[in-house]
Amino acid sequence: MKITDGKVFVCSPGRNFVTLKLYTDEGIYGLGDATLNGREMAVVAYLEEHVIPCLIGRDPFQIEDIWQYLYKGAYWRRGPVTMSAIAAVDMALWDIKGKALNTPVYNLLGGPSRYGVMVYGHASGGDIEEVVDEVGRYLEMGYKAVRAQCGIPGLPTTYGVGRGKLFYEPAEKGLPPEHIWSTEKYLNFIPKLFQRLRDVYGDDVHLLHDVHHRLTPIEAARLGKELEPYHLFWLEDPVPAELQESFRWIRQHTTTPLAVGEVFNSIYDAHLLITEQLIDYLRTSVLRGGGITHMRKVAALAELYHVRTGFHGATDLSPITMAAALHFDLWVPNFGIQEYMRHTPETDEVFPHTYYFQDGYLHPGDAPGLGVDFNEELAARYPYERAYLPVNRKEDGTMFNW
Ligand code: EZ4
Ligand code: CO
Repeated sequence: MKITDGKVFVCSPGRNFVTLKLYTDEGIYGLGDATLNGREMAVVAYLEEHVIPCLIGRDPFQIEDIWQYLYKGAYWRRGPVTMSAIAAVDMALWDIKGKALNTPVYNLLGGPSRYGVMVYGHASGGDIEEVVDEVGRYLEMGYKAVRAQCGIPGLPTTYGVGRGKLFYEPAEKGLPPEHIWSTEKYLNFIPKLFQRLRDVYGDDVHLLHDVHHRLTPIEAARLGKELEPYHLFWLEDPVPAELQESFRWIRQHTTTPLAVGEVFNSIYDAHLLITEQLIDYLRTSVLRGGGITHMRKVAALAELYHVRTGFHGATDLSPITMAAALHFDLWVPNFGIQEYMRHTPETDEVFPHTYYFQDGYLHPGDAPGLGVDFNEELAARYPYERAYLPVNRKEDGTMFNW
């Protein structure tokens, strides 16, 4: 089999998605997600100009060799643009191989290790009682795990608090919106939220919280300590993680489990966190982490050090990444949990898929390959619109360093 062509599609059915389609001489095609929130067109250019021409004529079954060629052959290694582009190719190649061998990708990886993939949903609200109601709605839908985010009294907006309820999208069209941040107000408030959630819902539901990289190590240590009575499933991204050593300070002070890595793009972003056992869950999904091929290695290293997977699954990862992640999750021995922010019906229509939600678990379905398709005609009706994640300033106007 040979790769004959590759095309990149940019569409915006509610939010922007970049999709790679690789074609072969046997009529089988593969799909990959190349969406990089707020920097979409950089990956489009990388694929169209620098990657696709090198793929024509290659054997799509040589997944490992193509991965090494794109990673080592570039000379310029790593970074979110490069690794998202490589991931898109990698996903498409696993999709092609599964279709060619008539088996779901989870079988190529080693087969299912569990019945389904436990997911967590996003509950949020402007105040504590709104969050209480939202968590309740997720529990009614069957979720076993819920992330809770709340508006902070005294701050006009809080990242991670949805404008919509079931569907919400953090990126905004136009130029980047600016939010105001106060660490003091946040730290004083958040323990009260989890105290109330435990009072109402008891001990059994898994509760999670995302700090979105907004604290220093010692502030994160304080938050982790104060949240210990409410035994969170995890505290996510407590600090910006370029400095892996900084997690030593958090770890020394708290037993609250830590999750990090949705912005990581290779094993070198996490090797110290893993080998020093400074974290409990790794958030890097197959899209940011160079695809299934690279994340397999990261997960194997993590397994050795008691670190489990907790893949990023926000709306900016398209249903193609969700499908690839679910095949991985169903197989990976050291699975922890999978994030599941629901896509809008418009998005799901552009990317019809076999994965389904039932009783708090997602299952990838049993179709050959990834089990997701791409409706080009429909996608063409939703053209790209520039959009950004918000930036943050402190109350005195200082740009905030998350
Ligand atoms: O901010 O996906 O855990 N989920 C998150 C997300 C991320 C966005 C960034 O593109 O933190 O909402
Ligand atoms: Co996050």
